[in-house]
Amino acid sequence: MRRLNLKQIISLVFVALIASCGSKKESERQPERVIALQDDVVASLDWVSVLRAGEYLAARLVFKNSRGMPLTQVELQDFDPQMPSMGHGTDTSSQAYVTVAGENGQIEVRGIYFIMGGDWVVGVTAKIDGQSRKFSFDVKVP
Ligand SMILES: [Cu+2]
Repeated sequence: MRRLNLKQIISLVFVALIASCGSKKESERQPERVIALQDDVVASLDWVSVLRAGEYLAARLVFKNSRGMPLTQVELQDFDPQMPSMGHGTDTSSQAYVTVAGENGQIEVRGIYFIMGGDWVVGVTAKIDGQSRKFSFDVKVP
């Protein structure tokens, strides 16, 4: 086996460090999935970002029919986090809805902002196959 020079050893250690940082981040991340049902449509909400207050977060929504098939004719109309226990919502003006390419109707909501931790209810309105439907997700923000 060929001997490694110092430069190669240093770069290997560096790569190993980067890799361990990455995996640590992954294990710290606690992706949460919430599922809401409305008639024959199952909506699920997956957090892309670590769920926390005071930062802009992203989450993905997917809508499926009763047979588990993703629905692709979806137009997201509203993503409204409310805190019922305190009677307030949060600023939604930074939100953007992006259809995720090649992911069967997944919609990414960016710029979600929780002004504080606690129990939130996210109301989602979406037009699916031409019909407007409302879902609600219970979200606990640490
Ligand atoms: Cu509050």
